[in-house]
Amino acid sequence: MPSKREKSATTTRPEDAVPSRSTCPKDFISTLPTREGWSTPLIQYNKYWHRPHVLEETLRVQDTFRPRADDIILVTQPKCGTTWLKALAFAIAHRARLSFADHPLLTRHPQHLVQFIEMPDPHILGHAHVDALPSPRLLATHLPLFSLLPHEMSSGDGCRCRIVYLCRDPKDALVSRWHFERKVDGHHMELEEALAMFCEGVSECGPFWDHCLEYWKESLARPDKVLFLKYEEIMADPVRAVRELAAFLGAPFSEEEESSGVPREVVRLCSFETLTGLPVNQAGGVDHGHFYMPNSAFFRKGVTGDWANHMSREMGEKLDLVVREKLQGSGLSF
Ligand code: PAP
Repeated sequence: MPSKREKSATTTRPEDAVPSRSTCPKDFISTLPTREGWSTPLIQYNKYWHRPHVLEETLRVQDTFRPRADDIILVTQPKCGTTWLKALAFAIAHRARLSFADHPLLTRHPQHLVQFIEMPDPHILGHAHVDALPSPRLLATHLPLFSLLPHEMSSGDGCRCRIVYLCRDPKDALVSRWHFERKVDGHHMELEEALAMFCEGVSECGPFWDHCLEYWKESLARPDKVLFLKYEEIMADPVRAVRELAAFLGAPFSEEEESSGVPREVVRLCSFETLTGLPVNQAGGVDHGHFYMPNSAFFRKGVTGDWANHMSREMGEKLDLVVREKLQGSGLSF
């Protein structure tokens, strides 16, 4: 009998059939297409490109993760605003029981307050598993869940849990990733080379456009289950975005909260300026065994349009053209 992974891969994407799964994830992974260029090789599974250590966990997620009806899952591609979204969603979801004066976000890194499904964090889970977290769970992921878990993610009336998807102008996401790899991994790929790979679809969790599209389509079909946000829109009007997020999470701001300025307090607490001014986000980090992640690595400029300081106009147009073609007809644009 085929494993669940073989079944879902062939049922959903016959064109992307993967070699049959061996009992050892490492052996299975060694049969998959690999591309060099970024700071670690990227390995293609179910169409998307993954870092090797994350792919092992991704296979585990595919086999064991079961979304619950009251889960809220924050989904981003790397460098699209994960840290910001984690902070905002945490502050909104827990506002009834936490005071702004001694809020956990003042002493803990936003990345350590919301657990990634595919990257167990000792700060949150100890040695436990994400399944051990009590409901309602606030979780995060970079994974394309609808293609990875087609059966678990859908019930008769659509997506089984609520999802907040945050995307960003791909030019800024690429430049942010390129800086991150230089800073954290000491990797010195030329930006031209990174752009060429990104345009081919070879980026962590890419192709960028396919990742966006699978959530975009679900957000159109089930707006009550998938909220689709853009980094640039939050930046343009953060209070409006915070209100929208609170309503989607099922806890809109009351009149009393509005008149006492709670939405503005949430925006201020989670702002780039506030978070980067806190000692916890300036020093320390997490030892993941095979790599060390400094807390400060998740904060750089926190602005829109920084790509223009690193790419030529032609480079920007090249990426815009690829993305426009890939998104054509979907109603999504950047
Ligand atoms: P990830 O690697 O887990 O996906 P993510 O937070 O998406 O992390 O990546 C960091 C980016 O978000 C950085 O973008 P930049 O390189 O263009 O500057 C970082 O500065 C930005 N960022 C982090 N926190 C905030 C925030 N509170 N407001 C706005 N942008 C933020």
